[in-house]
Amino acid sequence: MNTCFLGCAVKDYGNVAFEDLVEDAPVGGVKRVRSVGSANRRLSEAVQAVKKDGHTSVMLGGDHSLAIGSVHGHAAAVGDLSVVWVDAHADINTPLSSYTGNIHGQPVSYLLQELQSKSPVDPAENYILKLLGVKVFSMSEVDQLGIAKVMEETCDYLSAKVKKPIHLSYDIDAIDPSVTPATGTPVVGGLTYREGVYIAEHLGQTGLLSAVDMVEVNPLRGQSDEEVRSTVSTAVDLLLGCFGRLREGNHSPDYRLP
Ligand code: DIR
Ligand code: MN
Ligand code: MN
Ligand code: MN
Repeated sequence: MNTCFLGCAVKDYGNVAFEDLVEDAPVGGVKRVRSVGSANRRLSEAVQAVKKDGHTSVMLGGDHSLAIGSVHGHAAAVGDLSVVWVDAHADINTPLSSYTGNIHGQPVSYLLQELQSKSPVDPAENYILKLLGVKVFSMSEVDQLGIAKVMEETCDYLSAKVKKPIHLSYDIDAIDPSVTPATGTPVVGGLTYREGVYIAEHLGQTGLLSAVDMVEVNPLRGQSDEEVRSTVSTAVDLLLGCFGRLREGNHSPDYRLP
């Protein structure tokens, strides 16, 4: 067990080893179903082990399809959860509505009870979000309300009835590609660095953060060392924000001037 400079105890549970499945033909247009399924079973078990030890789970990825196992394992260990999804995309496509066949565009649909029995009647993710009444803040609302109001409303919504543990699934592509270009599906017009960090700090400060996925950081997609550095260091800053680093600076309660 190591202690980081914020005073948090840090335990590295190591990499999760995955099966290498060569025979993994698409199923109804959806790619790598068996590999993703088998990997997520292992991921779920890994997160359950972390939660049973009483720690906050941090999952570093990797493809956003990992959230299927991460949220599953978290819920299996602690029960009812709040899930906060920060992303340039909704990731709520079903196997039928997906036009790419990529499971990273579908994890939320596998987590929703409402989508298990009925097939969607319209391929648009926007339609599904409205149909199910999922609480969403788009970039227009971030512009209109400001990130502080968006996070206040998010947390009011989450703790309206009971304060459940929070699972934060943070896709680095939610941040504008001018800051985090090294990712698979960048979208122009994303969150600024400051808005992104604010989300992390605000959720960290609730004291309810129980698991974090930091995903879609892909150094192979950077066009230069600087693009990779900027993407990775932003991901690190987002995680530090989750665990209590404040931009005004931190000092321990017993600190005295030398
Ligand atoms: C697209 C891309 N909506 C899909 N989704 C991504 O493949 O379903 N999500 N990149 O993060
Ligand atoms: Mn992906
Ligand atoms: Mn995304
Ligand atoms: Mn995503």
